[in-house]
Amino acid sequence: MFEKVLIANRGEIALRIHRACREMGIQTVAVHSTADSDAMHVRLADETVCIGPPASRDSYLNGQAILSAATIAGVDAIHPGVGFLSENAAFAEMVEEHGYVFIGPTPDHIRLMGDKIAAKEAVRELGLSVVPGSDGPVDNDDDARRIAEEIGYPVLVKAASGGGGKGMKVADTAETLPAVLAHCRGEALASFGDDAVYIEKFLAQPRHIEVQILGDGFGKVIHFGERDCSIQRRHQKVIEEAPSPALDQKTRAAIGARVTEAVGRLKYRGAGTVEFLFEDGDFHFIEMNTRIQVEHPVSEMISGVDLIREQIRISAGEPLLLEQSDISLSGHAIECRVVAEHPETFAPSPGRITDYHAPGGLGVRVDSALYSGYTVPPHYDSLVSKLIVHADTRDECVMRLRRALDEYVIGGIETTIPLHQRLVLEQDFLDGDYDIHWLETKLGL
Ligand code: MV4
Repeated sequence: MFEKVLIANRGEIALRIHRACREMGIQTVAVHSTADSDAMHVRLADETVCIGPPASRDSYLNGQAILSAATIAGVDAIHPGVGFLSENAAFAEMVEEHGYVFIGPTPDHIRLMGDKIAAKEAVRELGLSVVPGSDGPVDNDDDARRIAEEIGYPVLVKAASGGGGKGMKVADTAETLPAVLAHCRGEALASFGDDAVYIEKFLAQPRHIEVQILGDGFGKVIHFGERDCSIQRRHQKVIEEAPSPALDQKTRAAIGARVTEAVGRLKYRGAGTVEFLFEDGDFHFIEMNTRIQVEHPVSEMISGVDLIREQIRISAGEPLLLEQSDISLSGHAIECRVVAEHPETFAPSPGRITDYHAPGGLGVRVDSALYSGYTVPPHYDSLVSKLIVHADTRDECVMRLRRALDEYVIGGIETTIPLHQRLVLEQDFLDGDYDIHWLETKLGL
């Protein structure tokens, strides 16, 4: 096992990784920007290295600086966390070339899944169903029109290097298709330096359902059921839950088996998430994320498995001892992403935390790097806390969530706690009756 791990991240996820390391007897090295000298991830780590000025591109995205820190501290491995360099194949390669272990998948698997067209093609060949559309990039208006005619309008034009909604637009008719193609190409080139686009059948009201997996790199893959992440706004997830209220046990087992079979054939190593759009009882693969995700705690709560610990163990070359039959999912878990934004206008609200009291009690988990007196810097993602609750049933889980939200005090800045308090009273939420457009359309947010 590793003796020392560098955590190339900040905030709650850096704490989460530190906690797993501590419980495994692994020393931790925190890296931080000059804006994060007083951050909790820096306070808790065994060693710290300042890697640059506040801007992410000069610090948390600076691979060279992070590798220098790894050398200074003499670590065995680097955990990239989420965001930042976590899905950067070139960084993963650099880490390995310098003789450190990258706690994540192989650079080849990161690269494959980063190319949305190649990823779709690969998983289709591995036996997962994908959204009907062009098999590959579309180069000209004539091909586009022929494919759109085949699958039927409306169609969605997507950037090959996209994800997160950038470079994506609906064409309702053949008349608008050329303009939509041109628009997406332009946006894709500007955002990703790559103007390749592809076409899919537009699914009007799907749910976003994703399957959590762990692979050993030798073909063994186990899954931890699914998370429903449909409650989102502008491609930012707001609430996630496991299991999905839309699936029954048979459907869950079936999609889990299909995913583990497919990803196993890839010989995937590490933690991963396979994302689907779920509509009218059918799953359509959209993307695979080759990292641990922000919302992993809901899967941990229903499975009882420490996913970060398993991720580290796999990277250290230890065999994956868990079998699928060891994974029993019990109860229900819901996560609220609390962000430092105004609960109605969503205006950013960084600043000094004057009061802090986190909820507790049975089935309540708070993953946060906040403390009283801490100043939330303006330079990074606005996520400041994840409130995760677990209970035997979904109804009990919602009651517990309401109770925990009512206890939570974060003073001095605006947060979205009041928004969450409102959402957990909505009848549609109580009924589990929502899709990816619910928050924006039905609640007008
Ligand atoms: C779609 C879709 C409808 N039909 N694909 C948005 C980001 C990217 N990861 C995939 N996305 C979508 N792809 C087809 N064929 C609707 C979305 C989408 C979405 C997906 C998941 C979660 C939130 C979303 C919000 C808007 C659109």
